[in-house]
Amino acid sequence: MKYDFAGIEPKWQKKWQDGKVFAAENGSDKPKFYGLVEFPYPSGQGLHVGHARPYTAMDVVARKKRMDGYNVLFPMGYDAFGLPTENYAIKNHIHPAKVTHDNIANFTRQLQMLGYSFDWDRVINTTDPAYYKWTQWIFLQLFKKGLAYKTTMPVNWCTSCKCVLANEEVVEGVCERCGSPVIRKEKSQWMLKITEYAQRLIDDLDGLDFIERVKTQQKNWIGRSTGAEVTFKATTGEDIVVFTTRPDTLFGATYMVISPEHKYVQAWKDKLSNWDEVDAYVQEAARKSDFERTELAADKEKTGVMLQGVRAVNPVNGKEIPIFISDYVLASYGTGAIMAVPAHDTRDWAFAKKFGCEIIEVVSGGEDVQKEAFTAKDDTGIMVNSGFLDGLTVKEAIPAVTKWLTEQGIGHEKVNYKLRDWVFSRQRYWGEPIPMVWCDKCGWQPLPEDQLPLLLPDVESYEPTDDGESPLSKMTDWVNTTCPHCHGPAKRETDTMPQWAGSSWYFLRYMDPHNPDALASKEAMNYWSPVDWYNGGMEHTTLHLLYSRFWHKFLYDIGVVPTKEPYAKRTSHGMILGEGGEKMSKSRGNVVNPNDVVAQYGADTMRMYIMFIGDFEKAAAWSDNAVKGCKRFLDRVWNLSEQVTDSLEHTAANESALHKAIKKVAGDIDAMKFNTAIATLMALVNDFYANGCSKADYGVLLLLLNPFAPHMTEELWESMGFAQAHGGRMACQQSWPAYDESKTVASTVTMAVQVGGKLRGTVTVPAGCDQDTAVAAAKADAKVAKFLDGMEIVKVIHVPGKLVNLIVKP
Ligand code: ANZ
Ligand code: ZN
Repeated sequence: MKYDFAGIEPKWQKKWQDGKVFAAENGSDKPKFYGLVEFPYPSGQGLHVGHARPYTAMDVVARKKRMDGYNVLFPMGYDAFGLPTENYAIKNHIHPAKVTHDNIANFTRQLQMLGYSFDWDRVINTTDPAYYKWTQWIFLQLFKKGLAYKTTMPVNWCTSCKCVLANEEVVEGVCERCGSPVIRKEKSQWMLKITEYAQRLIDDLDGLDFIERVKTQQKNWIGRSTGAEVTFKATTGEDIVVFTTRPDTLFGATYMVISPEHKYVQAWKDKLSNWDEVDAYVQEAARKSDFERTELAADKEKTGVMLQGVRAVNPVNGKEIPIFISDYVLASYGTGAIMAVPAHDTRDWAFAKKFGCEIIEVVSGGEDVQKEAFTAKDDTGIMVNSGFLDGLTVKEAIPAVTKWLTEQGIGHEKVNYKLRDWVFSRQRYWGEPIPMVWCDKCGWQPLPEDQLPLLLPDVESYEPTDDGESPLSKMTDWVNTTCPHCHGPAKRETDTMPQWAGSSWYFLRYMDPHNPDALASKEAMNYWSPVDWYNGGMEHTTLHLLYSRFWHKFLYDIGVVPTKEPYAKRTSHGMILGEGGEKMSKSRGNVVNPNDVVAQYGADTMRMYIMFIGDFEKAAAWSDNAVKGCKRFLDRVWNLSEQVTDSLEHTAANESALHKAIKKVAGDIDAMKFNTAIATLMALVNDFYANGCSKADYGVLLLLLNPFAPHMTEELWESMGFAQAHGGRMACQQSWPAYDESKTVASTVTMAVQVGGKLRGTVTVPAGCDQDTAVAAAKADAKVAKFLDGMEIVKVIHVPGKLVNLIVKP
């Protein structure tokens, strides 16, 4: 019989579905395993191979965990609010809800086609009011605890999406989504105080099993730096506070720079003789994003204007120093003002050279600071020209000067974070309505919880308005409401939540997806929390992963969830590239569609290949030839079934290979080394062809292969009578085969034999044998014997299991 994947695969998919074979059980006494993958955005393109890699991987893990006896929760859902659907809806005049519905239907079909063992009764959809009711509920709790606030601030504005973007959504100065330029604009926005959790988001990484690069990226994004705030007096009387990580260099601060947005710039208007020049520079800076002002300008000439009429006094030596405005100092970091130390900071040095500022060395040990800045910060630099700090190392000088500043009342130690609060409103239609009401008398009022969900109303047009207001603002019937507090006339918030809202807590809903009274029951969360293993893309490390950890910590603080952290373990997969190693893209014409691969070779081949393609954590290039190789392997497994003997004993010659394979495949799956697990199975099949294969041997092979190629192995498990022999239970319902450790060790080893340090032959000896046995075997070898003829062995060097070296003399 031929391997008819097209007939086999739908048959088993139906059996799994109808029998609810992969349903996770709430309240079971079995140990639990919660394996999570990032739910897809149901775009019109459908599932791509970039989804198939992580989904197949966690499916293999989930199937293996079931065979290990776990009650497994492996859920799937749809993160369906957001711009691509809305833009498609606008273009094609279809309601975004309809677009979403159709796209979800397509995704579901594709996910089922690939044979994933999701619990299909737990599917969630973030645009379902029964779901977003709880997204809104969490927002209200954040508001009630003072962690959601509305403020006017300069925001990133995408000129094409006509929408505010979070810092995380601006990549290299352009919109992450559409690539259009991002400008700065003043807007009133809802913000979430993620900064309040900055330190905990760093500290609690310690207890987590996250891959190192994820931890590092999160820490860098949060960007903690320790230093000091120091107060400089302006000659006009104001205190100018700076943040510095190098208070030790205070004696070298020869000028100051404040950001063009600094409040004193406007306050000093009448005191500045060059106001026109200052004002022009302020306007110019306002047009640039922070990215343009820092990263893009890093190698460019510094710009700025010296303030004429105000100077500052360096508090350590009483020297008057000039004050500049320059766009390399950002308003949004630290205090928006710096003390410039050109001798030891490269940006300050470049600025000083251009504007002719004094450069004073205060840390010795580097090159001539008139030629380049010396930035060493360690214990080798020694303080000079620094009064009471002279002779100290940098390491000693930092606490010494901080202590002095504190005693003088002009400074103190300070920790700063790069992390900013999360801009949480979008002027778009297809998102969760923010459940807030504005009353002229009472200010912002939360919608009473019993009015949730606040439904997204149907609008005529989803087009964003030119003034940047949400399309909801045109729906006066919906907008006008009464104040929940004074019952007077009031207006609803018309902004919606950002795409990241629904995914910030979705893993909780899977635990109890149909609960009408809570986001999930306490019992369900106590049983399933935390997620045991979460695999997802590196691109989500600083966005989704940080946001969801923040929400989870908040929910923990208000007693809703039982654990501080949502995910015990986080891994990340590499990208799948096109043939030739380039990124898959429509324009390159190298996009692989899973539908085509499945139609031609079957889902099992697709799964095998995507797991065999290379190291899971690394990028890997698609190869049609290698897909064919995987198909040939499955054909070989299939054809082997016709040569299997009836014996229920293991074939003696296969025994050690079998035990080793059971151990190796299990360990490799747990370690996400799927490619080497498959290589082991391929070698095992070769052994079976070479040594013969009993029914017992073949049954083990089917179980080991089942997580990777579930359809074919179920078919063979059934047709060869294994299912019948096991009470009608499927392969996926069996226990992972046991192995005997003693049988996994090789019984013999091959050792190198040297005579006088030169390789003269090899011998095969029993594993673990002693020196005498090894020497005897060496002497008995004809090739070696030639070199021993007429010689006396004076010394033996024996490296057990590897080498015998016979030192001889005539
Ligand atoms: C004096 C100094 C001397 C500095 C020196 C550095 C080296 P991180 O590590 O990123 O926190 N700085 C402070 N606020 C700034 C702002 N709003 N815009 C641009 N730069 C700012 O960097 C802190 C350092 O960056 C601070 O320490 C300050 O320059 C600068 F040899 O102060 B330093
Ligand atoms: Zn009111």
